[in-house]
Amino acid sequence: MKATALAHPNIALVKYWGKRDEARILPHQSSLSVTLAPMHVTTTVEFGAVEADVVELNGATAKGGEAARVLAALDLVRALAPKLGKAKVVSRGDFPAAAGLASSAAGFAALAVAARAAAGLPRDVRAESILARQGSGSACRSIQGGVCVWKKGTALDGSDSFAEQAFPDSHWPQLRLVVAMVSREEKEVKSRDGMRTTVETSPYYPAWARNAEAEIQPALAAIAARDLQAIGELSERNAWRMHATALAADPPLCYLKPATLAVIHALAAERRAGRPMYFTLDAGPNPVILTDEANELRAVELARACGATEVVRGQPGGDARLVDAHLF
Ligand code: 2P0
Repeated sequence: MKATALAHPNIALVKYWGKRDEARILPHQSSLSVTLAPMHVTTTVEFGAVEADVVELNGATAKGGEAARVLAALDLVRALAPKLGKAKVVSRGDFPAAAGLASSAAGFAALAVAARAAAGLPRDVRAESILARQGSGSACRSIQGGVCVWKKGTALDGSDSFAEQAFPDSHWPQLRLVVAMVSREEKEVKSRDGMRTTVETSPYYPAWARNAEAEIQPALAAIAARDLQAIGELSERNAWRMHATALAADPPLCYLKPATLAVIHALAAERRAGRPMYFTLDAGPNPVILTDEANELRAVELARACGATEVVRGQPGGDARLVDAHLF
């Protein structure tokens, strides 16, 4: 009745931005991401040993919406395996929550794997991905390592909307993703609300969804060929289009800060000098630099020179997995 799982965060190169079903967390378009090591979240779930559900995230009791999302995921497991009783959940991440690395992705992936195992259910990456998705959309892409594609699916119940691995982490071990933390401020508009506003008010939204869907196959081809220039250019284009769509919402959503643009322009200068470095940008100000092993330290220096107060270095990581060391 007790299990512990570890999961890595992921960075989307073709972004997920906008839901067609808010309750089930079903997207309008498919997305593609790289699972990122070494950073990870570890989560222990135990059923039947407490009087009331209790959730502890990074040393503090979860409250409000945060706790409700975790309990809703546990309820989905309890519906599959009755008589489990109340649950204790303890979760800990080893990277800054404000890094823009979507700790919720790694968190809900680890929760999905641990909760199913604690309930005595077998490992099943599809079921885990669907469960993680219902906690936080991007979490469905952190069940497996390497490069994963979340196919949007068409079923109303979401049974065909889950992520699958396209390439294992061993496919491209030289790839590097460097997070330039230029701002630690809480973002003004959370992804969930920003997406909703964009879907409802941006006149560019249908074009965004169509284009993102069309970028999945070229992205897979670029990664298959380990073509950093092709995947870098595609990632930049996709990030710009996501942000352009959000900027066109009413009220507009601008996640960029001056230092974000400083990094973006510095990367363009590096490329003119023959060094392959590209950016992607989630719903926040902290760019992620895509480069290779040979240029990783230069990317770190560039990030610092542009005002990054912290730099987090990652590379393709492995699957979410069960571990023996419980957190309680
Ligand atoms: C992504 N983001 O593909 C995109 C790019 C942010 C920008 O997935 O509402 O925390 O829980 O499904 O997964 C962040 O949104 O949102 C996100 P919910 P989530 O990584």
